[in-house]
Amino acid sequence: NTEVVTLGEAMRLLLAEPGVALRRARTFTSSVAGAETNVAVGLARLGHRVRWLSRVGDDPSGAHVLATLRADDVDVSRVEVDPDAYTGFLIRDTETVEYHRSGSAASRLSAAYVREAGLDGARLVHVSGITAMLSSDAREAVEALFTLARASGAWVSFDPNVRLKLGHPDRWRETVGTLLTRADLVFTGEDELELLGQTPGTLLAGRAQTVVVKHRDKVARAVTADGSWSQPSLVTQVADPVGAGDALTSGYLSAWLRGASPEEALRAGAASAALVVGTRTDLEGLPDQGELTKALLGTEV
Ligand code: CKP
Ligand code: MG
Repeated sequence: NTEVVTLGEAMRLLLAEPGVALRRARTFTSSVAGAETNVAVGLARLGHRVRWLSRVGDDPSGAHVLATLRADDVDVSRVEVDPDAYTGFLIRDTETVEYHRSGSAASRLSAAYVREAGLDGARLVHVSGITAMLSSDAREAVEALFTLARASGAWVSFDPNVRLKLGHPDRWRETVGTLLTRADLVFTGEDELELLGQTPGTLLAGRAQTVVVKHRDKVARAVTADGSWSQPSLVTQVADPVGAGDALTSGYLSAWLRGASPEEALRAGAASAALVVGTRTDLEGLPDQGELTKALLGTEV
């Protein structure tokens, strides 16, 4: 059976050669990007059964996305292939992102699709604010996922992942601010939490059981009703910072699913993030259990 379900857009990633401004870059590495597929691959590598729900276009980039995820044993059996829309892509260097995703297949996700796909007995669902900001249909798909999770007793994990290229701050507050207050586990940057007008305290007073905040000073803090725990960054070498948040989320959630303490989960998250930051694409650094254990031993004093 499925243990975790994620819902979101995956895109073909064209990553510019290092050290060259994006507008002058001539050589690009092809990979796959997308917050929810990053978390899906991170969890699958750590041994969890993960199903990813989405739509891709009937095009070579859609096939590339599916093949990449299948190679990591992510269940893509419910992904729809849209004959009338394209697979989104992004072109970026380490600082600048060009999105080419408007009207993409994933922007046509719907509540009906999510209800039909179902959760297959999953204990946990994970989604980010990006999915809800793709279109009003995609927002309804996220709401349907929350409703299904609530009805079946699955936990909802949510990362606002604010991307101002996808909408004005007011729209993020309206759409994603509301979803945030309906999640059981929250993974968020300090600046995102401020923009959305929440604090760990306000979220814990509502629905949330755990709030993990990535602070500006690179310390991650987990807050629950029982206390608060801090974990400094374990990054020693930066090749590309993108994907660090999703790596932290997958490391944390894997430990959490196995019943670990917030302290251990934060360490696993920080170690996964450091491995991803040390490599260029979002996916290549995500560790399997052996690599994670080795990285954790290496940080012990
Ligand atoms: O917050 P993170 O750096 O972990 O998020 C990275 C992902 O989905 C990346 O894969 C990118 O494609 C995106 O966020 C996005 O849509 O911006
Ligand atoms: Mg993030």
